[in-house]
Amino acid sequence: MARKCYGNLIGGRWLPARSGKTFLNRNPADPEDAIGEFQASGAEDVGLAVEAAAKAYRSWRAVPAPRRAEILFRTGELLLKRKEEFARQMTREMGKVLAEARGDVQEAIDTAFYMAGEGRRLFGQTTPSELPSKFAMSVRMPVGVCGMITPWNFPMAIPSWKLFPALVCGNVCVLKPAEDTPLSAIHLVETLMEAGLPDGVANIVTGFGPDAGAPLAAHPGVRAVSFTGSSEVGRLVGLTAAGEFKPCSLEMGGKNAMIVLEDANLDLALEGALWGAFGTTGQRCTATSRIILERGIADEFTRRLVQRAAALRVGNGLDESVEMGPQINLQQLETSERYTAIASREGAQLLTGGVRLGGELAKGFYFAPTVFTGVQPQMRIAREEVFGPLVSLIECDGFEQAVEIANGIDYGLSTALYSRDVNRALKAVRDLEAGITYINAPTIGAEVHLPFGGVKQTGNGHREGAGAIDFYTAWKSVYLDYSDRLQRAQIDTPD
Ligand code: UN1
Repeated sequence: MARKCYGNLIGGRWLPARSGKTFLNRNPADPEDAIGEFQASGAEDVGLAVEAAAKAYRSWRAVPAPRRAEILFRTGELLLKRKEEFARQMTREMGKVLAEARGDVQEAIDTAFYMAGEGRRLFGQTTPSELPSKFAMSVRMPVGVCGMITPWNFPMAIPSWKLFPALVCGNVCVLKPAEDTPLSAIHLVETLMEAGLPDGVANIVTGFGPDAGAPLAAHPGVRAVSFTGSSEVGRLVGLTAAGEFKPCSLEMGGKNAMIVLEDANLDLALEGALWGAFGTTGQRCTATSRIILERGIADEFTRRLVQRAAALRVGNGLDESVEMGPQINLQQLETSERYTAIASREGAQLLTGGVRLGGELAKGFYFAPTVFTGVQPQMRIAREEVFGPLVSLIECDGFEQAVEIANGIDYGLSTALYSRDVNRALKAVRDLEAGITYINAPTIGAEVHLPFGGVKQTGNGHREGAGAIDFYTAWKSVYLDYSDRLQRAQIDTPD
């Protein structure tokens, strides 16, 4: 059967890359299964997409926001209809288990409905003027062409976090999805088009970071850049954007800690740990990768966690009984292998996993759920993001020390505390240096209508979700003087 070839979406047309180059997108559960051929785009393709977007901007920015929002609402309805179909194709493309792929599509649906509602808000302020017969207010303006670079771990949800708020605010977009998951991004934008989005308002350029992502961040016609991915690439994107003074939203790594105190509901903490550490095969920026255990419960918790981790059903995510799918590609699998070796060298003890899975699973990128104990806070395995199914157990002597360990890293995305003590819960909310803190729930599972993002090396101060409207608009202050005379602010003051 002929393999399907997908174009770039530029100005409403599906076009090949100017270079004629394409790449294959493969199923991580079985790399021999090719999802399709996609365009390996370069600067020229990015330039065409930016041009098409800039052209569409003239009319899109003039469409009333509630009308723009209706297109998002219809997109949400269409996604709901296609949820199962898109989820199945996402599992085949990305590897996450079907229940989670459905959740990924659902997150895009939630974002569509949330941002559709924003079309009738997009609030500014009115405020009294210091001068008589003068009216003062602020309104939100769109920023123009927005460049978006998205990762493979949430192939539909994360593009929706960026596209939908940008669009409702009146911006136009060029999206460069991860080369591992372009199809899910194409499904999302196709759905927007079907819902009535005019040509050129959302464009897709597929390909690799250095060839397609870098020129997108650098293009002078791109007025704002939003990136989700590693801190290493985020730094490059941020530096590039800074050169042109572009607003740039960076959402990067995590090394998320779950603290389990002696008074916790241990059964609950155990379920949370398994879900937080091995959900999405540990490939979430919010994944639980450190569990800080108060000494009194450490042995029991460790024993039970290892038993459950070792019993997880790993396999092809399309099989509904499977609990953990493969890693996205060979490089991620090798990163897990490398960090297993690093942790062992540093003196951590490997309790389960630490190996690539063989037998029937040998052809896919499968790594066993992996637990390390005896981890010290200064070890690399306790500080560096792995993005795989590896979790480090760190023992501590009480709440204060737990918080100190949790905060003692360069990242600050998500944190969790398991305890029944309300005072400690509130102290954790106050003291944990992170953009998200959960009490009695794992570090993953953020909802789309709250701010999403982190502090320290996780981000540069912007937020998605509830913060996205602020990123995709610029303030304009408006003064209306109806006094019919010159009034000089700061000078014509009452005596
Ligand atoms: C990510 O891993 O980049 O909170 C996003 C969560 C998901 C989003 C994760 N809703 O785990």
